[in-house]
Amino acid sequence: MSEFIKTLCPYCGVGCGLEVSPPAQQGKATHRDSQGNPIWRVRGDKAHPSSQGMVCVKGATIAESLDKNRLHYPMVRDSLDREFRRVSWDEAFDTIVNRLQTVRFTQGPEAICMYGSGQFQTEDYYTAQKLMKGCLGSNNFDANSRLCMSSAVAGYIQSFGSDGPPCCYEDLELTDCAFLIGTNTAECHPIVFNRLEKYHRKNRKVKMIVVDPRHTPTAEAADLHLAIRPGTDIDLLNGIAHLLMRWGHIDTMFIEDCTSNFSAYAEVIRHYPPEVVARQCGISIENLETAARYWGESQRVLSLWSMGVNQSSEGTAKVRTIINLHLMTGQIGKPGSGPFSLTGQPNAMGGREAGGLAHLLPGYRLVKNDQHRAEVEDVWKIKRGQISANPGLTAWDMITGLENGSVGLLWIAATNPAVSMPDLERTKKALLRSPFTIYQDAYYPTETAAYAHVLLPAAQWGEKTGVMTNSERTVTLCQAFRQPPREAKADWEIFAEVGRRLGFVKEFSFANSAEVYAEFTQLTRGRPCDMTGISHEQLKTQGPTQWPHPKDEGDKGDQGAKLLPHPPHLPHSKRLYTDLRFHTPDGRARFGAYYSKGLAEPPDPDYPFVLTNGRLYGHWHTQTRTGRIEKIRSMHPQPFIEIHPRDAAQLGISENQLVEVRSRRGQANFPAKVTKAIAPGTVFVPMHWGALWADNAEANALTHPESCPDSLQPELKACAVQLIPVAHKMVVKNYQLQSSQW
Ligand SMILES: Nc1nc2c(c(=O)[nH]1)N[C@H]1C(S)=C(S)[C@@H](COP(=O)(O)OP(=O)(O)OC[C@H]3O[C@@H](n4cnc5c(=O)[nH]c(N)nc54)[C@H](O)[C@@H]3O)O[C@H]1N2
Ligand SMILES: Nc1nc2c(c(=O)[nH]1)N[C@H]1C(S)=C(S)[C@@H](COP(=O)(O)OP(=O)(O)OC[C@H]3O[C@@H](n4cnc5c(=O)[nH]c(N)nc54)[C@H](O)[C@@H]3O)O[C@H]1N2
Ligand code: SF4
Ligand SMILES: [Mo]
Repeated sequence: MSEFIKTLCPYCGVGCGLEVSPPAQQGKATHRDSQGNPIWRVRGDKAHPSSQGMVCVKGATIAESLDKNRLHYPMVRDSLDREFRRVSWDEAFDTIVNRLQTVRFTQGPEAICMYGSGQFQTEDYYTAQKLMKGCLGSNNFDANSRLCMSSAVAGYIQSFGSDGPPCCYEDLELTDCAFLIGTNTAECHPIVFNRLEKYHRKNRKVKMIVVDPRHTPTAEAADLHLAIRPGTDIDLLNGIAHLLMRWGHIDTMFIEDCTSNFSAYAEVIRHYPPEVVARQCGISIENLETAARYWGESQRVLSLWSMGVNQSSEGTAKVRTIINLHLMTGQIGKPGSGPFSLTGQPNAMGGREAGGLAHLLPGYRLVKNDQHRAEVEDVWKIKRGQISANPGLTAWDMITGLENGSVGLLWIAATNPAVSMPDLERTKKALLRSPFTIYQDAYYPTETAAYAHVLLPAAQWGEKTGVMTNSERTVTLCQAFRQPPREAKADWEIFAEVGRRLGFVKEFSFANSAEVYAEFTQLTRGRPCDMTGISHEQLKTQGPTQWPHPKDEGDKGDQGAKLLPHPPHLPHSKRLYTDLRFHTPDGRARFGAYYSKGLAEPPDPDYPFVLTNGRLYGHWHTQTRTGRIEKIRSMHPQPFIEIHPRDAAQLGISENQLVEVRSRRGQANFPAKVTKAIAPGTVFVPMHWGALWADNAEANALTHPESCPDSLQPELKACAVQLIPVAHKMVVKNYQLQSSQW
């Protein structure tokens, strides 16, 4: 037997295959971290189709975080000003179940909320949906994906009739033109970027366009960087469409045969001539024309996007406007082309499959759809009508629900909202008002633990077996290779035990996560994300598998046809929509006709700068893991604010000087990084430093919760701020070396 256990990197949505081996192997030197502690050895899995053996620094160092500052035991306290006391699981479960029942029967199931995460495995997600939406009758399950992928989900559903990124990573090496918009792929999806970069370097005819207000490492590699003003993406995209139309670079046959609503779209883009668009976006007409020429003259165009597009008050419109360009030029359903949203978290895709947002149900179904609810109720063997027809509260609705007293119980798992939610001062005040918060995490301390009444220790990556789906729809089995520390338990086991103690014994009689997965895949039968042919056993023997993957190609047509208006696309095909039939009632993809609206909070004389924010190569979100890894800490020792030299000179700010940044909602301090990588009038801060890791350097102290009306995703990427140079110094904190007392 091989000494290596195959799994998946638990960080980003690229989904790189990893192989791990134990710290001590016979006859071999023990692998150790920088403090000399033995750690598991991690290397890229060459057999994994998505990553082909490659890993970035995060995947390579993941094992170093496994034993640092873990939460080991359930802890309870009566109120937030008390100390936690250690309790048995039995007592913790009793406390939770009593509270759930009280809230359920006094305030009603809609007062119960769960806020989960794209870092759950699919089995965790699925069990949580069954508990909340099926058994408790509350659709108030939302995930941090609301802050991340919900605009992409809404955009795909509105344009194609269903969610599901249609492309695959092979397209990176088959395209003539890669159009990267609102994505810093080099730092955030490094292995996707490596594949694209290598191919781009070898093939000089292949074009790479990057649209980002910052000159990122991604932009550095591009043939054309369009440093548009934040929030002007729709202007740019409509402006490109205008030129394509003017130059006749459109696929009229495709438009006529496979789409609807083109005339409304054509009317909109008429209003986006190059002079207007260039001025609005802050770019030259020449660069705009070059971008349109690259699009129009390429046989195959692949667009890639992430948070610069999704995290916007017009996020869904932005996504649909990208898709419009593909529809207008027939760039979909063929190799090297298509609109490809890059998923952020390792299993945000699995979350979507399992129905892990407040308006979704498992199998790419919608809460509002009567037939969808009935289908799920039947598989769950619960009575018809048990699932509520009303979409539940979104992440931000849960915060406002705490403010107005309508939320009686909040259960948070695998996310750290006391850092990652917008408008943190308001978020934290709301969390302080929560009558009862359960917080289920792998680490202690995290910023959110300060707001919990109950702490539940979660088993994390490597300590539970389950499944994750990456950006290209490839499903990988993540095998457990070590025991959870002390009393930590897998998330799905915690949800299932609560379910049984609430009386749903049959519903949660799973013996292991393979059984959970098997039940879940039944709910994908005949759906666009059909995975009835995938199981733990099949993944173990056949390796990572892309969906759609129905059980037997023969039965694709029968039950599937009953549930779907159109037969799904070729089973086992790498791409969706190769037959150019979409999941809409008439089988046509829909153009979305959108005028640009711009930022929800544009700069003004009082708050003259646009603050944007995002990620750095080494760090992962709120640093629960990466902050505890020495190599990564030294790559990114402190937060900073990028300011253009012209703005810095005007304000008298010098390199490294501390700058106080104020928005209408809060303030934070960052040392200045004076750089031409950012446009004048815009500033950038990383999102990674919460209250545990630096003194007052939280990006979200400044941001606002204004959201896209369709996806309800907040505009985390832009708010208006003022800058004031100050004299004192930044304090960076270090939590990594304390050993966990619990
Ligand atoms: N190293 C690292 N990698 C990660 C993560 C991490 O924490 N660390 N997290 C993962 C997750 S969950 C996610 S969601 C992804 C996010 O991946 P990305 O979306 O690539 O990352 P961000 O840095 O948040 O934002 C991307 C870019 O959007 C730009 N932007 C800001 N405003 C606008 C605008 O109006 N228009 C356009 N076109 N661009 C704009 C920013 O300048 C920034 O460079 O990364 C994943 N990968
Ligand atoms: N300003 C600003 N804010 C943002 C963003 C931005 O670009 N700018 N991006 C948004 C986006 S896209 C995202 S995805 C969010 C991310 O924000 P968060 O979800 O808050 O970030 P993480 O630090 O990844 O938190 C994950 C938590 O899950 C825990 N964990 C890991 N594995 C497990 C497990 O198996 N079980 C359990 N129970 N816990 C586990 C980790 O210890 C960690 O505490 O931030 C959002 N907030
Ligand atoms: S690219 Fe993403 S999935 Fe791959 S090793 Fe890096 S963090 Fe992990
Ligand atoms: Mo994300």
